[in-house]
Amino acid sequence: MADLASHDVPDEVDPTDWRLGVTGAVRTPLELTASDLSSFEAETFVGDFACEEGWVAEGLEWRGVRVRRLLDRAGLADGAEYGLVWSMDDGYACAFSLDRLAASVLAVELDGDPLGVEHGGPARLVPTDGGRDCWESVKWATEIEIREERPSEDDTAQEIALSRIE
Ligand SMILES: Nc1nc2c(c(=O)[nH]1)N[C@H]1C(S)=C(S)[C@@H](COP(=O)(O)O)O[C@H]1N2
Ligand SMILES: [Mo]
Repeated sequence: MADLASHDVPDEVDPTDWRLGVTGAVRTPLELTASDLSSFEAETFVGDFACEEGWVAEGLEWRGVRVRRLLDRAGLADGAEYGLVWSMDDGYACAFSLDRLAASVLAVELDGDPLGVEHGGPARLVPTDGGRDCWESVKWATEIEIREERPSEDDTAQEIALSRIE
């Protein structure tokens, strides 16, 4: 099995007192601690991860909470269509259609161990449909913001990620 790459952890990433917000176009905004999150049913899925840089990590086993469960708890407002996933990595945010976001897993374990901060812990948003852009796998996720309109200028993930690997 090939491993994930080791990228630097930005200074602003601090896993202490981590919370996950579920905000925006929802009926009841949530602010979940790691222990709140562990009360949701967890799921495991195995997938390969490929980066634009040209490397592939095969057979990664992610475990965490399917985002659909969090959205069910918060309740979607009428008109909710998109999600923007924010990271504690300053300004890093990635936009998703609601369907793709709901099918993604908020991973807190990798290959049977708690997800380390070097790979996005406490929680990393991992799309389950694989094979898409590597920057959509959002390390150090802190907020899932639901929107009615498609986020455009806030969707910074590609620009920030590519500026780091080139
Ligand atoms: N918050 C955040 N998430 C991110 C990135 C980043 O710079 N910041 N880089 C992306 C890119 S380009 C890749 S290839 C993977 C790298 O994951 P790894 O550090 O676990 O190998 O994280 C993705 N998620
Ligand atoms: Mo990447």
